[in-house]
Amino acid sequence: MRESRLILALDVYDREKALEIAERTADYLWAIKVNWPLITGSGLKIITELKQVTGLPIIADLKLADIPNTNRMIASKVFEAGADYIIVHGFVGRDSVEAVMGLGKTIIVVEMSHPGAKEFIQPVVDKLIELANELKPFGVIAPATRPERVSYIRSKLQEGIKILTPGVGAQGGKAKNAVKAGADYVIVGRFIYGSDTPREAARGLYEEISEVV
Ligand code: O7E
Repeated sequence: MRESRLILALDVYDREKALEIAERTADYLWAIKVNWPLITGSGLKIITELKQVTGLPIIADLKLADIPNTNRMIASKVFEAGADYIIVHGFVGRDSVEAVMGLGKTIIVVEMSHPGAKEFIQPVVDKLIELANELKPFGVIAPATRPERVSYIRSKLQEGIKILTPGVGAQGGKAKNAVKAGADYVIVGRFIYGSDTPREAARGLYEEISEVV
């Protein structure tokens, strides 16, 4: 089986539900992304449990956007809990991002998938890409809802920096279009965890992505 490029956005509150969906879908995933809904619902220890149950990398999507000291304090607890990657906002500036990068593998948001991203983030995308090229994080976030923006970001981003794209399914994006545009990984939440058959939903996406890579 080809290595998966699918990341499950496990945005549920409940611990049992999260563990059950993770176990059912793990065969088709590269990693699991944990965001505030799950951390506020189940506590930080869910990161450790998900790793134990699935053996998959865990991405802590806290979208950190604070001063360097606060970013560092939060990130150190998250890595201590077993997270393999952490997501930070780039717009707060280089020092805040560097504070996190010193602690572990980091993913920087350069453009978001929702309509509001056009207001403030899209106009500064070139500067955020420049920051990523200088700091060389593991990856950046780009919108699967706008494949043309993924292509643009890929064209400006240094080789080796991965592109992770949310916005597939519930937000209207298509996995194969995002990958064709240059995404390395596709992040999907509701389409999988909201399905009556999450394993089948994950398998379908895994297959769709495999057809184009
Ligand atoms: O729409 P869904 O249900 O497939 O979920 C998408 C997930 O990706 C959800 O956790 C959301 O918070 C996240 N996300 C976006 O939808 N858009 C973005 O621009 C960025 C993210 C994200 O993962 O951020 C990482 C910084």
